Parts: sequence; C-alpha cells; structure tokens
Amino acid sequence: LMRTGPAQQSTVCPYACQRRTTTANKNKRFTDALEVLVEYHELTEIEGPRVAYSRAASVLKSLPWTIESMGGTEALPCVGEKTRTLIQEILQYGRSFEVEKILADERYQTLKLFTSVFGVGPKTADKWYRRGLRSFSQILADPDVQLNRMQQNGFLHYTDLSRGLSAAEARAVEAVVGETVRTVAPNARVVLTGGFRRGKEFGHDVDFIVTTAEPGRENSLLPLIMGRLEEQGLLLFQAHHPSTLALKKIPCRRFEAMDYYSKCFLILKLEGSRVQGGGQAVPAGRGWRAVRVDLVAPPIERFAFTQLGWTGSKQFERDLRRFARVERNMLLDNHALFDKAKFLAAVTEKDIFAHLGLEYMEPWQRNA
Ligand code: DCP
Ligand code: MG
Repeated sequence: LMRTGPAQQSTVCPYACQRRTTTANKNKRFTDALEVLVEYHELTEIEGPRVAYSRAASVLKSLPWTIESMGGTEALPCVGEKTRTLIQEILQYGRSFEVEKILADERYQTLKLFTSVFGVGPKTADKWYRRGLRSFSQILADPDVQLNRMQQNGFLHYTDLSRGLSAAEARAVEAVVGETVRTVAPNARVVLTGGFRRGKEFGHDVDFIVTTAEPGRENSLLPLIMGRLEEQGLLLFQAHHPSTLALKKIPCRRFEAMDYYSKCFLILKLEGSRVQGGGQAVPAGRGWRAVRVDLVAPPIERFAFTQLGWTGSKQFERDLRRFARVERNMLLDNHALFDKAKFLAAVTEKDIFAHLGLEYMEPWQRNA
C-alpha cells in the first residue's frame, strides 16, 4: 500500500520565489543526483532538461519533509516523470543509474575538470576536449593553447580557488574589503551579497555591492578600492569592467545576461591570521590563501535591484523574473522593475517584493 505523502496535505508553490528554502535541505540525496543532471546539461549546453531538472531540484530543496516513498510526489510542481523515476531508483537501490553513467562519462569528467578553472567556461572546455586534451598538464604543455590572463591566474591559484571558502573565511574577507572601502571612500556603503548573504556555510567566492549616495561617483569606487588593495599587497588578480549602463537598453530579457554596472572580478590574498579560529584553512608555511571576490558598484537608486539580483540563488532569480513576466506581465532584472513602460522605483528589496505582490523572503530563505 502506498503511504500518503505530506505533499497531499499542503500544496507546494510552483515558483521558487514563493517558497521559503533554507540551507537545511532534507532531500539532499535526491537533489545531489538531480544536480549532476543539471550540470551535465549545463556543460553540454542543452537548455530544456537543464531547466526542468533545476526546477525539480529546487522544489525538493524547499520541502519541509524527507521523501521516503513515491506517495505524494505526483502532486509536486515541476517534478515530472523523469525526476520521479530518479527518485524511485534512489529509494529502491540507493542510487540512480543515469547519474552513475554520467559520473563515469569521460566527456563529463573532463568538462567539469576544465570548467573548475577560474576563467574557463563550457565553450573553452569543449574546445579543449575536442582537441583531445584531457588533463591540465596537457593543456599547459600544448603550444597551440592560448590562455588569457584570467585563465593563467586560474591555473596559478587553482589549488586555493578550487577548495572554496568557509563562512569564517568569508567574514575575514568582509573585514578586509570593509576596511579598504572605509579608507578610500568613507561615505561609500559596502554590503555582502551572494551565497554568504543567504547563510551558506561554503561558497566559491565572496560577493559585495559597493555604492555611494553621490550620483555618478559609484563609477570611481572600484578603481580606488583596487588601488588600495594593491598598495596593501593583497591584489593577486583583477579584471575590471566599467559600467556600460548608459549604452544599454534595459531591462534585458534574459536572466543569463550580465548586468551593466561597473564590476570587478578579483583574486585576493587572505592572510590566515585574519580568519577566526586560526588559519587552518591556509596552506602551512605560507600564511595566506587566494580567494575569489566579486565587487559590483550600481548607482544608489538601483541598489535594491542589484541586491535582489546578486543575492541569488540562481534558481530563485530565474523564478523571480519568470514570475514577474508570466504572472504579472512585468519585467524584472538587476537594474529595474517595469510594469509596461512604467519604472517601479524601490529603495529596499521589500519594495520590489511588494510591487510584485509576493510575500517578502529573507535572504536565508532564498536558497532555492
Ligand atoms: N549574479 C548576477 N550577475 C552577475 C553575477 C552574479 O546576477 N554578473 C547573481 C547570480 C547569483 C549571485 O549573483 O545568484 C551570486 O553569484 P555567484 O555565482 O557568486 O553564486 P552564489 O554566491 O550564490 O554561490 P557561490 O559563490 O557559492 O557559487
Ligand atoms: Mg558567490
């Protein structure tokens, strides 16, 4: 007899931005498997299944119960036949054969390895794979491979960057960036965003928004901050993209499109002595490790849109935009919210949720 699942007692909302999803994922065994499928389709740039599996994974992450039988799973939104088969396999055998096949696939393994290097995306990884390259040493030894500056630094700092960061390390980075900003621009405001704002314990980088109340001055902030980091000997790598806001038509219709604010992608030197609880995370005998840091500097009147857009998670963002478009006939991106041609101003994230007619979600509830 099939047990009745809790899904039949409470309905699960179809959009991630309507569900409160904390980092306490009760269905990790299923979502880990789904994320392999998401990653596989991402790496091979197949859009349809990637979207379907990421939505399914996001629904399972939001459930306040652990799935222990198939009962009730048919009532879950975005959970289709393929996902249900996967859940069933895992319940029955403890593993999914499709996932195991992908994990053992040479192309998947190689593309995953190559894209784990800072500066290497799916296109470059695939190009190298098709040239017959299978390892870092082969890439570095190939005279025909031209690495850009970002990729050179990705290889140089690979061991540190591939390890990711703990929340304690992120706090130490926050202190360094905060001090730096206060030194060069005492009136500027700097706030943590990205995964660590959502309360994640581990992340691949630390993301910050910096802005100032003086109109136009936000564009000079990043060069000042990078200059000061350099003076302190903490800047290992920088790629600065000045604002292209004035040139662009907003809002942009695709989530994947980058925003047009001034931003920089950095590799910083984090000293072990700055990390609470000691520098165990730091390689012995060196006293520091490399960390990835992103800074974005929007004009103050766009701060709330930037904060909502950069806090993530990626699935939460995709569903916010889709909800705005499909359910409200509005356009939302990292710059603005439009109702037809009308710009809906916002000082805080709460204003944006209110414009959309959504209940406010705290950052730690956006781990969709
Ligand atoms: N983001 C964006 N535009 C960019 C860069 C990022 O809208 N040009 C958004 C997408 C993410 C969020 O900002 O939701 C943070 O991006 P990350 O890739 O840093 O993702 P997380 O911080 O959520 O996770 P992690 O850094 O641990 O991988
Ligand atoms: Mg991040």
